[in-house]
Amino acid sequence: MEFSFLDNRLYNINEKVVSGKRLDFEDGLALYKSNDLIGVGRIADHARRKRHGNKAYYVYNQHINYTNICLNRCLFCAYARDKGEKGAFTSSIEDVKTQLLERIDEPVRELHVVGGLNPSLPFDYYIDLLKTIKEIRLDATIKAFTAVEIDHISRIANLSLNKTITSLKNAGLSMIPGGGAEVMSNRVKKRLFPKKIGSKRWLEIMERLHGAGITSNATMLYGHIETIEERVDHLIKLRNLQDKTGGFSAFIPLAFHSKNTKLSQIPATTAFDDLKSLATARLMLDNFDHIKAYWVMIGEKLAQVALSFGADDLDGTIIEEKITHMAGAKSAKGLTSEQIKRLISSAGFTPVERDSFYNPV
Ligand code: V47
Ligand code: SF4
Repeated sequence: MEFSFLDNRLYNINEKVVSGKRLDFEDGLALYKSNDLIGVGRIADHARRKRHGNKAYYVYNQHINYTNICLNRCLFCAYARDKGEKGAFTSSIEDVKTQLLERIDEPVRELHVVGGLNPSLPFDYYIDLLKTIKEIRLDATIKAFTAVEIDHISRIANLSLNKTITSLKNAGLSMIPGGGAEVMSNRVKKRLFPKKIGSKRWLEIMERLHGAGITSNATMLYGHIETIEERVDHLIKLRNLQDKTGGFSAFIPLAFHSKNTKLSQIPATTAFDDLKSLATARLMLDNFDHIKAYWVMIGEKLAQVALSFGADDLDGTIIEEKITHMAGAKSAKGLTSEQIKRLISSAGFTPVERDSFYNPV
């Protein structure tokens, strides 16, 4: 592969990628710092095509947000409320049933279920929630509860982590979404999410889940107060755990949206940074199969371009997204599968509808 790069540092990185050598911390910094976006993208595209050729994946999914009452109140979150505060909600099991039945004629294959840390919900609620979803959507996969919620549920249940995981698994849980790690830095945690579990616990929970046969995704919230060094460190921590367990399925960079948050002075991420974050993730996370361009956060148009910058997955139809839209996202709240297929094929890729485990359907 003969590329000419504008940034000389990329020659060495390209060489390593082509010969299958692992990139190090300094390489990660160089990728983030490079202004040769096209150069970074070409290297990432090479790595992406080596794994997935021309395929680009999406899933027919539905989001269920069961409560926004949350004890943590992270500074970057526009979704959470205190109990009794205007706009606070908690869905009863009946409410969730109604939401599912409203879409029962659609071929939903994955339910993405997340919520706040609501101290009023008993352990049985989580079990009933999973069982009810499974009853109504027997053939769909339940991807539910971030590691932060798993930690909370085990406290509410007064059960060990292992017993909590087993009970949730027996009730229908198959996969865990990637949220909650934010940026694995104590400095950022102290300032933005002091009440949330730290990186050590997040990684421990992921390791246990993987050990129990539950796969998960991983995310990184970027574009707030984090440094480039903290981003690269985050990626390396994920890569190290993946070496150990192999349980991560996809990595998803999450672009920070500041509207209606305590950090509303922070401007939106740029397209340049969004694409570089995806491409750098593809190159640093050499042991992750999938890099997801989450169209909700970066917009449908940029997500389409992202397919040529290392991403191989666009997430899915979603149907109704709340967390990012409450923080000012301008993207659609959901897409039809026709719309997603068009985004993929008009970018020159072959759309592949998948299930939660990337089996084509
Ligand atoms: O952990 C919260 C983030 C995450 C904001 O696994 C925000 O397939 C941007 O994890 N601006 C939850 N981001 C979402 C999540 C996710 C999303 C899509 C797919 C998958 C997957 C997982 O959302 C939280 C936090 O990092 N978040 N507030 C905000 N204002
Ligand atoms: Fe709660 Fe999650 Fe929002 Fe933090 S990001 S306040 S844990 S809902």
